[in-house]
Amino acid sequence: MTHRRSFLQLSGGAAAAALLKTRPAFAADSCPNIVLIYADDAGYGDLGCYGATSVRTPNLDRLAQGGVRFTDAHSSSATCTPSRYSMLTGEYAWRRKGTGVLPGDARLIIEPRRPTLPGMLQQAGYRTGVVGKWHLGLGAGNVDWNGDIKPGPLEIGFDSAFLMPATGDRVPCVYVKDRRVVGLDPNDPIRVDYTKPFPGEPTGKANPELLKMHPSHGHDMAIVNGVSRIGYMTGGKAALWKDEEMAEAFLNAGTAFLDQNRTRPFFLYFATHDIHVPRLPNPRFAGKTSMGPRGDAIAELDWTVGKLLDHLDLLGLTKNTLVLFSSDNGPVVDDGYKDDAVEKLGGHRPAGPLRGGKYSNFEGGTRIPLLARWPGRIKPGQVSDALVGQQDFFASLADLAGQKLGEEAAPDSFNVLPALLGESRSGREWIVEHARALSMRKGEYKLIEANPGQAVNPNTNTEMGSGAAPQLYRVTEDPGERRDLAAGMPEKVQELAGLLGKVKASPRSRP
Ligand code: NG6
Ligand code: CA
Repeated sequence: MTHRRSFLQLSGGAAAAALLKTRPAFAADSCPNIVLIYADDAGYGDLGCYGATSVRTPNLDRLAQGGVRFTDAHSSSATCTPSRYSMLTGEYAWRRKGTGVLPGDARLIIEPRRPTLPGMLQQAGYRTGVVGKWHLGLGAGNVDWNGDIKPGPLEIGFDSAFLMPATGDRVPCVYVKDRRVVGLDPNDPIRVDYTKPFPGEPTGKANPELLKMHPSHGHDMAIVNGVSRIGYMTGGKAALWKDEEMAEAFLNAGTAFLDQNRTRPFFLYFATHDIHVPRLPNPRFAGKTSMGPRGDAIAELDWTVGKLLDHLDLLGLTKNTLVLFSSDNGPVVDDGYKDDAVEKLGGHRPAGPLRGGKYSNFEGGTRIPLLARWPGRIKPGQVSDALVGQQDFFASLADLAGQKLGEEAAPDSFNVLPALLGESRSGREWIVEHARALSMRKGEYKLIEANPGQAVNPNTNTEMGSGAAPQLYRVTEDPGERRDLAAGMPEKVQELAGLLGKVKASPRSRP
């Protein structure tokens, strides 16, 4: 009822009639609005409500207290693009070639005709919007940043978009609103190249004297806002973003979406740049923590979440809005810039009790924070150890919105709605984790496939979880994956390897 009531209050009876006309067959008035806040590289141990003490996250903690905090939730992958691909399509990214970390000029990797989470919600009558980090490619190859940029989010189920095309550390460093670069001067066209520099343009490699933040590895190409990035670009000067203003730019786009859609069911996918590199939070967060820019970026992330929650309050939408908060992969400390993250880490453990982080096969790679709050339905103050994955949002929210999934849709998405709503403690029985290798988590155990390679990534200092033989851990009692049980438990190894083999061999795993 909340939607209709607030609509009447705002706009009167005539508008209500219009609402009845424009609103498609909508399952029930019990369908909530949905705001999915998706942080970048925020680790299992980075939030106060997950045990962090070197940084305060009062807004995330209040979100956690207002609903369910999950202790065994997973991104589908240990990096960004594949996690986002899986979350929006309900398909494990490792089934598809070309779903690894994308360059900033990559083509859209979600085929416009395939069923998507936002498309499903659109069909259910939701207004859908995406704000923030995209990193799923734009255009059909060789995209011209100076014209209509498509296909993109508008072709795969979003009604509106305000995007950072790829990552903060990849060109082009401009915002895209719907299909156009924001603030672009047509007399200063943008060109992007990931193979060779533009003659005459400075680079981080050749002109380190122009930098306010220096790379520690990679990131020595185009210089934008005093920071060298991955890839080369020229032109578009008036459209270039300022990293320090990005959180606010996204917040404003997010609250504008809420304002515009407050009278109807909406889905807002709000993907922050925080706390990815380059970490340049607004100066007002400088020194908020003792951890330097990485800690301050967590403070900025928390501020963003607080402002979004406040805005829902302001619009009277809190009670009937399901807010989900999660992260696309585990934490990394040095991800390519000299930003004091290593030096100032102190006792903070970005992955909490878990081993590894972003890029790693260990739990730190994909076990991430997940919070769910919906005051109208979810009992507050819960902690749940249900096993759930972000690829499950598709089937679960379809159930919530009264949508039946077609045969083709969301092949790896399980309906874990009762767990998401804190009404059941059982999520899925098993899940595939994806980093360098695949792992099978089932019950108390986790099997990491054999994946020979460096034990530690020398750039990021991540423990990768590599090994010439399969590794078996009893993660319930050994969350830090210290005791490899494979040699003594060949049957368990076989059971999990067999299940993983079956999931790989079949194009879908959804029941
Ligand atoms: C890596 C980048 C890293 C980060 C990552 C993607 C280098 C040396 N490292 O290749 O900085 O951008 O890609 O991160 O270039 S993600 O969160 O979008 O997956
Ligand atoms: Ca990420």
